[in-house]
Amino acid sequence: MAQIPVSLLTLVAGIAVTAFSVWMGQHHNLLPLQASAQAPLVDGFFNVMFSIAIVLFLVVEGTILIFLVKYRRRPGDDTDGVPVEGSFALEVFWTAIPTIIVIALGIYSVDVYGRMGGLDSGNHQQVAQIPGTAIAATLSDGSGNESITKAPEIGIGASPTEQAQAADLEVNVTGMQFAWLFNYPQSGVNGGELHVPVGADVQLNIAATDVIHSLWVPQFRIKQDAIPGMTTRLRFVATKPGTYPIVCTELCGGYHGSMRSQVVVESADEFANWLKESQIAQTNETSTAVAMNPTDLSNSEFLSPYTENMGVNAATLAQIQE
Ligand SMILES: [Cu+2]
Repeated sequence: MAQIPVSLLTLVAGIAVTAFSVWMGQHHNLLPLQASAQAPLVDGFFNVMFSIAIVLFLVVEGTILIFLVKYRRRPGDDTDGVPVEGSFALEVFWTAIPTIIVIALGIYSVDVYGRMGGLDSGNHQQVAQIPGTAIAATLSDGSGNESITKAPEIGIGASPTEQAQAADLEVNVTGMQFAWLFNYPQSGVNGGELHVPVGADVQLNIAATDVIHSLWVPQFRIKQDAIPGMTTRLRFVATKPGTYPIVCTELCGGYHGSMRSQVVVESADEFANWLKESQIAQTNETSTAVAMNPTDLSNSEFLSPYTENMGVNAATLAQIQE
C-alpha cells in the first residue's frame, strides 16, 4: 500500500463512488409507476438529486469511518491531538462545490417545470376577444350576468409543444370537506371519480368551496392546490391505462385523511362508453335511468347508498345540490 500514491487512491475511490451513485440514482426503485407524460421529467430531476445525495452521503460518512479507524487513540498515547487551525483552500472548495450544485439544480428544475407546462401563461384559451379591445376577458353568458371566462393561470398549463392549443378534455374539479367532485362541462356528467382517456391532453380546472385542498396523483407526478375564490389548473397527458389514487395533500380538517378518490385512465372507447352511461344514469328520464327513487326520500338520502363507495356521503351530496 505504501507504494501507491495517495492521490491515485483518492482518484480511484472518487470514480467508484461516482459510478455507484449514478447507478443507484437509476435503480433506487423509490418512486411509484410513471403514468403520465410529465412523470419522466420529474423523475429525471429526482434521480439526479438522489445521485448527488448518495455521493455526499458516502463521502461524508466514509471520511468519518476512515478517520475513526485511522486516527483512533493508540494504547499508551496520552498526548494532545494535532492543533488544526483550519484551511482556507478547503473552505473555498467546500463552499464552491455546493454553490455550483445548487445553482445547477435550480436551472434544471426551472427547465423541468417549463417543459411540464408550469411557465404557460394560460392566456391562449377561452379568452373572449371583443373586437376593438386588446385585453377584454369578459363574456356575456346570455343570462345578463357578465362572467369572467379567462383561463386559470396558476398551476401546470400547456407544455411548450401544446402552446396555443386548447386541451382535448376539460374537467372542472371541486374540492370540499371531504371529497373531490368532477364535472365534465361538455357532457354535463358529474362524478366522484375522474375518468380520462389515455393519451388525451387533459386540463383540470380546480376550485374549492371551503378551505384549501390539494389534488395529487402520485403516479402522474403532479399536484396542485385547490383554493377558495380562484381557479387553478393542472394539465397532463396520462400514458398508461389503469386506476390510480387521487389524494388530498393539504391538511384540510378532521377527515382530511379520508379525502381520496381515484383516476381511471382508459381507452378512448371505454371513456366514451363511461361518459354515455353516466349521462343516461344522471338524466331524470325514468325510462332510461338505471336507478329510480321510489319513495319520498330527498335526493341526497336516496343517492347516498350509491355514492358511499365513492367516498361521498349524504351530507356532501346535500351540499352539492344546494
Ligand atoms: Cu382536502
